[in-house]
Amino acid sequence: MADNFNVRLDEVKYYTPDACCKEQSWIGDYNRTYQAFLADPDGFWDGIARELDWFQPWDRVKEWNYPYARWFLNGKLNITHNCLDRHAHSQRRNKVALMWRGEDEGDEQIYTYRQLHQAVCRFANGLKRLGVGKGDRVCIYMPVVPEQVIAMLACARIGAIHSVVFGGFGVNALNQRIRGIEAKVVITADVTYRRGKAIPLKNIVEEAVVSAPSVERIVILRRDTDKPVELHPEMEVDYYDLTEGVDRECPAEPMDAEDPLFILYTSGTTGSPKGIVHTCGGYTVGTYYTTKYVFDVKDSDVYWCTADPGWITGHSYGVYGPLLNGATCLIAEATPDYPDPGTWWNLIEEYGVTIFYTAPTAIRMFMRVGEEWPNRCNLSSLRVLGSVGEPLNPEAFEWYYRTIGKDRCPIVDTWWQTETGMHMLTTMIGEPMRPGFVGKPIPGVVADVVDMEGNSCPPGTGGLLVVKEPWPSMMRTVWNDDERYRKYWNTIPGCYTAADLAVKDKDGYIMVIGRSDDLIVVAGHNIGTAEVESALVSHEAVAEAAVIGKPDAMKGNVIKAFVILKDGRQPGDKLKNDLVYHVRMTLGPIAIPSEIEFVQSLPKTRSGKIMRRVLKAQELGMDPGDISTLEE
Ligand code: 6R9
Repeated sequence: MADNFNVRLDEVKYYTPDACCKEQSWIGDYNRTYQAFLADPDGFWDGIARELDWFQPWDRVKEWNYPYARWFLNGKLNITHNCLDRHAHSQRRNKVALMWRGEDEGDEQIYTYRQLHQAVCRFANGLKRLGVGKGDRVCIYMPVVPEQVIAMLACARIGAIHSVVFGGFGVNALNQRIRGIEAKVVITADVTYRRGKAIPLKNIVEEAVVSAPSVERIVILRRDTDKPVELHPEMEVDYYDLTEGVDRECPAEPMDAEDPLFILYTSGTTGSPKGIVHTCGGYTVGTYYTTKYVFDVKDSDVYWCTADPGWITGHSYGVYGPLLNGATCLIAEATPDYPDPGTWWNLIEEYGVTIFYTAPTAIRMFMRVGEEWPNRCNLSSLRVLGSVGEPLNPEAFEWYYRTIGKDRCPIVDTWWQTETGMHMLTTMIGEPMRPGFVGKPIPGVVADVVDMEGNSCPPGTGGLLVVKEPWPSMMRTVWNDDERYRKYWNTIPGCYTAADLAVKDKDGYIMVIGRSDDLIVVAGHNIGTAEVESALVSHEAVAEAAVIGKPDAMKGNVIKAFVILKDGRQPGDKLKNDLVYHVRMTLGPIAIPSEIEFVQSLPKTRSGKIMRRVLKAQELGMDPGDISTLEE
């Protein structure tokens, strides 16, 4: 827990960006904007919401009935009207909205705002043909292709609630999520391409829907036109056949600000993953605002967020936020080091990317392979660099700043979560940057580092990172499990607890240290210990399992599993491989342990809970802390 760990704060180092980037930025002066927000929080959000199109204005900005908030009460809007129609019916009509790049150079697709509008309307009409309507849940399990974005927007267009599942998840993870939301339709593709290989997705879906009776139809994007996969007509329909002969217009469904927009699953510390619910009004306002002000998006920008829309970063800053701002967005089905570690830098040069948003794990990988790769490319188009997903350590910050940003580009290290929907902490453009520290709450957010009683921690003393006031894009509930929602607000009275440990410096800059719970952040992806453990235990040879995160220079953390075998089962390398394979098949490649140790027993509390903290301390040669609850 948040024991007091003292961080050395005496080696203070700030980077001060060029003054003109502050003068020309949307945010202008951070302190002044923050004070204006504090003086009139509702007025602040009201002003931002007015920059968007609403079918009906709101009566009140917010209603706070702890821990439940409602925002923009009785306001009616549709996020896709704001992402598409607003631009397609203005001088941005022929502006490029979406550029997609596959692994091969020739694989490219480009949509203007007008074209994207039309593609979304057509697919939305296709979904209507299948009987999908407002409030129905649709699962999207696709690779990073334009049709993935189009499917999300088409759902939002007609008021269906989408739930995107990352294409790297396996059968069980997908099945659990489809059943959780009782999806009516699943949208998928025949294959995803990775490192030159076609990886089939359709068969995973077919297995995942077997025990999911809610699913009526599977829509399949057939990418491999040479060998089109066969469709089972009673259930399966081709993506493009569905839009044959449909109208190119599909009016955007007027949605109440508080209607759900999407559900996105995130790993829980115990039990099953949580379906985080975001709503139409607040999420639109929050992602529009942060994309505009944190990244400083202007009409001339070319924006690239490397996250897959299967994660919240891809939702908020790969799709919705940039389209709400009428930006030109690049998406790529590209692995950072395939065919070589120059791929991403080539894309930046080729497309003239100006705003680049990625994760520390990628930055550290590029650091390791050397700066000759980015140095071969002309990266002078870049003007803003972003980071998200895990702490950006000072070494990675400096490398990113010098080698990629050439000492010119501000770095916005953004702290936020699936649950928060939008950026919460960062160093706004123009403010001095402190490597290792994300920065301060953005205007619109009240956050602090506190002890278990909710008292503000003095500078240098670690505590829990909390948010003290509601914000528009906060999650509204956990799908079908409101109890778990209330937990976020009940741990520390009056505060939203993010389960991250943090420390502040004397200037109020916040350093995020890591999770205070049993989530393991591997390469920027949250993985619940519970999920990996239950996958291991579902193997016939395993009696019990416990997993921990082990610090890793590249991935932030890797997973180590401790496994007790059933009587009579022999440990060995073959079994280790079997277990890794088993986890890969059930949860997907992102959750596989990189180390497995066979043990005779596991440290447990008297109530039978595995003390992962003790395992971790042993593993890392640290003091395990209080072990008074440890069983004999
Ligand atoms: C957006 C996203 C959330 C968790 C969060 C924290 C970690 C995210 C961070 C960061 C340090 C940053 N995290 N951004 N840690 N610095 N800039 O990643 O959402 O997948 O829900 O993960 O990721 O631990 O609590 P999500």
